[in-house]
Amino acid sequence: MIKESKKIWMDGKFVNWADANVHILTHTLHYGLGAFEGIRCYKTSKGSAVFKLKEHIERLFNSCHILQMKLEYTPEEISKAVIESVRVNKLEECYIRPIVYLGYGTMGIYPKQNPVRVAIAVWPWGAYLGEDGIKNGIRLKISSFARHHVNVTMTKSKTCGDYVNSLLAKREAISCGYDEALLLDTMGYVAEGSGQNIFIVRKGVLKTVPLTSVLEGITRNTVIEIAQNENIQVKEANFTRDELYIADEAFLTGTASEITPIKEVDGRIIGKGKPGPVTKKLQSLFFKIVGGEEKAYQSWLTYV
Ligand code: PPE
Repeated sequence: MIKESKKIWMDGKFVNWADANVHILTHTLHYGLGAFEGIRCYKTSKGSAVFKLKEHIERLFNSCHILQMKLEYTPEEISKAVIESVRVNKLEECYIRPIVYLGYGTMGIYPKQNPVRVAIAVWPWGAYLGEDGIKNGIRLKISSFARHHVNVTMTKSKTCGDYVNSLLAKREAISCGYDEALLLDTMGYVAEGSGQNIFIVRKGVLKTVPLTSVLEGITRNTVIEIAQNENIQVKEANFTRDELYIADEAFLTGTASEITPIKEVDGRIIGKGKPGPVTKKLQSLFFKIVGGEEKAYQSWLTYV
């Protein structure tokens, strides 16, 4: 169960957790057109800090632009509301979920007069794929569901309804005894996890999927940047499931999942079956950065 916090920001006001309700005919609940973000706030020696707030708010506004939802707030106002939400709930570390949705108004596919509403909830959320997963790696299964094609939905938007695809894939993977699903694109190349981008390491080169069918992950961009700064060669190129099977190392990235090593895919051990040197190096640097221990990356943190 979710760990409740105290207050939720809804359309400019804080309401009690238990009172953060909407009408059953809320448009997004029926048809799925809405956008959300997932952001993390970490504890540092100088107090709590939100990681890459600007990038997350920018992506939220981009999602709304793609989905043609006009917000009544500016990015600065939403950023301020995010910080306020962490503050009023007095949490040192938390996950932050802004959501923009179409409220009550008309029904039917064409939302003529429905208001564009916004809410921000925060709650404590530990390792998404478990403490053991983040330390020792997880087991993935290639999904029988393909990742969205860009002209079916649109993949640069973090659209609420798109997650039906993720959910079906994740359920299938879990029911087969795996930890997480890996979806291929409609061409058959590796795309991403149900809520994570994927990287592989082969012969010291880091490879990740180009931005066609996958979400432009903020953790993905973070990993690319820190790897380049560490003089690790990074390539954005399509790869097949069998290239993943023979990778030396592989890992998933996401705000919720952070950097989670992959130890097995479809019954095949990846590399030595435990986090490899490149994965470990990037993971440890990532946790130092979000924890405020790396001077060079301070600009990625917004202190609460
Ligand atoms: N792909 C998908 C489909 C995705 O949902 C996420 C984030 C990513 C890639 C990684 O993006 P980023 O967080 O910017 O590095 N998934 C969010 C939702 C997870 C959930 O279960 O809810 C997240 O990680 O917060």
